[in-house]
Amino acid sequence: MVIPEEIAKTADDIRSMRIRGASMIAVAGLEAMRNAADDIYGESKSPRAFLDGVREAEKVLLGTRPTAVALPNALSFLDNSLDRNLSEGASKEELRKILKESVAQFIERVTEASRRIADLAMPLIPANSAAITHCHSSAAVSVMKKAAAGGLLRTVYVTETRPLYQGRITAKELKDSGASVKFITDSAAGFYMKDSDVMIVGADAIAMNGGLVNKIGTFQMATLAKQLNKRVLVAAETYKIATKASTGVDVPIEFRGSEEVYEQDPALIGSPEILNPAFDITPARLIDSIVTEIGVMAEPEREVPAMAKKAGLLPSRQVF
Ligand code: RUB
Repeated sequence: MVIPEEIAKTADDIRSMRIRGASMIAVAGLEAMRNAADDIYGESKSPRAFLDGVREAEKVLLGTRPTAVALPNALSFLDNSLDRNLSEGASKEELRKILKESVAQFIERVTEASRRIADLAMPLIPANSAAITHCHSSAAVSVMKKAAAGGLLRTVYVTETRPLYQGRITAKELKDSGASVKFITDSAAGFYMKDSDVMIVGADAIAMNGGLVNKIGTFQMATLAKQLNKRVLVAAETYKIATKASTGVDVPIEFRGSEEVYEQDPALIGSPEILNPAFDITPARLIDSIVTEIGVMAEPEREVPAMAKKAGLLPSRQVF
């Protein structure tokens, strides 16, 4: 099958990070599938061929960024419902309709989850408090906005998040939240951790033992938070659970290009090897709570499998 243009374009946008953040990647991937559905339909001669075409397109999207699990979980949701209906004898027209409905259903779940996470996180934010956050997470931002609007959060320290500066997006989104936003370098996290009550971040993947995979630097900030007796709160929709990853080590960590770290002539700095891991792993023992849309895990080391089951997560097409 010729890969529909919509799929190729979205894959490129994700790879180059014009579209980024786990949930936004999942939503964009699903929207691309919906927009490509008519092309795939037109090219396939049977319901089986339609599903095969869908899978080819999914494969292109899945090959973009290896770490975040929201997109594989979203595509599994889509794929599982097509597969089930195909085996029950659905026609090609019906499968196309089911695809579009499943996309709408999952996108609705994304929006609703973020709202529910914010609700469930409120009792965990101390009154008149200061938070510190890293990178840009739509789920973490929804928690901080609600806490600020409710008068709980007075200050938010936002790390700039080198090398791609996603902290700038967070700072902008919190601008009118009601909290005072302080934008700091990543290296200043220790300096301001002592003035923070809680660290609030999102998740790219949650392993079955509660290990958190998130933007590079999360691990060192969580370590610091624990050293200074600060609380670590993770805002994560259940579709961030990587059911096939027993621990965070099973999640492939994306390494990105050296030019993101240093653009000039490498000789000027002695031509070192430049390493650019995009994510790191924070063990569950450093995390106080993982807030999902269907409940809070206060002991993530042992609660993730039950939460995945409760969320109805089906076997995923993710490769790890
Ligand atoms: C983004 C990042 C975010 C998670 C969660 O990394 O690490 O914390 O994706 O985001 P990148 P959300 O910028 O490399 O994609 O809560 O929006 O799903």
